[in-house]
Amino acid sequence: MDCLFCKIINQEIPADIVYEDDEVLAFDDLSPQAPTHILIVPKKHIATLNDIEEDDLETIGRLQYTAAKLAKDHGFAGDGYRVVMNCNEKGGQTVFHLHMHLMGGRQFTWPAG
Ligand code: D5M
Repeated sequence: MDCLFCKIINQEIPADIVYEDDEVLAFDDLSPQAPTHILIVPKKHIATLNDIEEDDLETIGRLQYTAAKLAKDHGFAGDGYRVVMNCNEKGGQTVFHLHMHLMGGRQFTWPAG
């Protein structure tokens, strides 16, 4: 399968990995939009939010749990941070392997652009 994030998971292309367990991998975003910008992905290939199945719910919860854990580890959990999942073209998704953006270390505004 020609999927960029599957290739990172399978160590076919490099990434700065910051966390890994049986179900999820987290690595630095190549194009950071904040002082800390980490992508958290399920190891199972799921293309978009629309493709999540009931069997995936534990994994999806683990993405969120990992985001909060990494925010604490990086020391900005108390100050606050932004978690984003873009879905399909109008949602701004460019890589079609489900991923959660964890961004921290600056002030965020709302609404997002
Ligand atoms: O976010 C896709 C994100 O993936 C975007 O912030 C850039 C990032 N990206 C693209 N290629 C790489 C590699 N090779 N390593 C790390 N990060 C990468 P989206 O929500 O789909 O727009």
